[in-house]
Amino acid sequence: MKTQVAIVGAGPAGLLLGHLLRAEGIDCVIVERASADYVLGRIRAGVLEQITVQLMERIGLDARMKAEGLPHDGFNLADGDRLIRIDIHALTGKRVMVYGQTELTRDLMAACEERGLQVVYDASDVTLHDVDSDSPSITYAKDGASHRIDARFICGCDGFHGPSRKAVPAAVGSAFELVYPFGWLGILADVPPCNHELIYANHERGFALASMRSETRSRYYVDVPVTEKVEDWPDERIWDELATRLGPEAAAHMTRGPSIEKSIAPLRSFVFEPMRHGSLFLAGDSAHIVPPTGAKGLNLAASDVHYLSSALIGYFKAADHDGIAGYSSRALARVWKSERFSWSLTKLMHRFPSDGAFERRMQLAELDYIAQSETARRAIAENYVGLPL
Ligand code: RFL
Ligand code: PHB
Repeated sequence: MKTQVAIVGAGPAGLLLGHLLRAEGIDCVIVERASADYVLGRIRAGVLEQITVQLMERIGLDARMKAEGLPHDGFNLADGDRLIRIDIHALTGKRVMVYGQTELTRDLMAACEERGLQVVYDASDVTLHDVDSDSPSITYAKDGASHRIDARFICGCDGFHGPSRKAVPAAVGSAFELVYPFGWLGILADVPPCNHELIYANHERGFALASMRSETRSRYYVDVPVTEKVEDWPDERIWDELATRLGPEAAAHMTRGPSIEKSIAPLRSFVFEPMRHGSLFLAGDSAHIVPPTGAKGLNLAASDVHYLSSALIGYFKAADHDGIAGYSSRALARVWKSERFSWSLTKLMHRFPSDGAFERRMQLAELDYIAQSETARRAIAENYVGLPL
């Protein structure tokens, strides 16, 4: 098979990119290792920046998000006693949209057929070839047969563990990484949220987040040591811990219920440079990971896709090579700022095993400063809603 752009991975980055290219009449094929159901079964992001919402608008797939998503004007930090509200709308004029990654992915998947976006699911042994030439290709196996796609470009949207980043020769790439000593234990339950806005809490006992998917479905997290197993956390233990860490106000409004999903996600900060090598581009989690504290992962994937789609559209429609040449540095400039925000909010809101009494007082002093200073709240709000493209 021959195409203009071969995309590896049908997560949000790959699907968004595919739709943006198809909308301009550019040929592309997505090759995905997993099944569509498996991709939809992963419970991940919940908060969308305006730029992500705008990309969905641009491809005309925003109707359900507008009808069912929850626009939020603010969120809260908690220090064990009180809620510190960050009024993002008053401080920045912008809002975020609470709409699950699962739903966004479902909307993107549902439109593939009618838009002529071909996705090959259940592809195994996906391998990239000749990425430093002008005629790269992908091979994969499906239903016992081998297949090959020849393309002008390959876009690696295959997440942190995919093969694309590994196709960049070690001599030309640099990886920057920080692994945190805790993970987030998440629980999804069909109960109303305890608060109409998100609460990120730093309590003596550790971190907790109260989030939601709808008025009737809640998503909560607590941080746990990386050695912990989901089996050690029956639902009641999680609800008890949430009630303590989120503080009395939230606990009083918390409805408990059986979990419909429960998992532990490790926390990592990671950046790979450059995000282009020859005819291969990296976008989303294949190039960078942020700890989920700033709600930035999916949104960064969307901003990469914004830059990459305009570079590819410029190349194919106007023979403009500048966008292609500048993609990596444009994307990385925004990536590093989101990395900084996610890392600093993670440090502010979590108890690290190496922290002593002094570090704890520093966290409390910073939270108190944020509570008192509109300037501090504005800086947080500006990052949370998403820095300009
Ligand atoms: P994905 O979603 O990992 O998709 C990559 C796709 O590539 C496929 N793949 C392969 N395909 C072919 N061949 C191979 N060999 C392949 N190997 C892998 C995979 O099957 C998959 O379908 O990456 P993408 O598209 O870059 O999207 C990134 C986002 O998924 C991620 O950044 C966010 O989920 C991060 N994240 C959050 N981001 C936000 O913006 N806001 C949030 O509120 C937020 N909360 C979260 C999060 C991530 C979490 N976890 C579990 C890591 C909360 C959590 C708990
Ligand atoms: C979520 O709802 O899953 C969520 C919300 C905010 C975050 C991370 C995850 O920062």
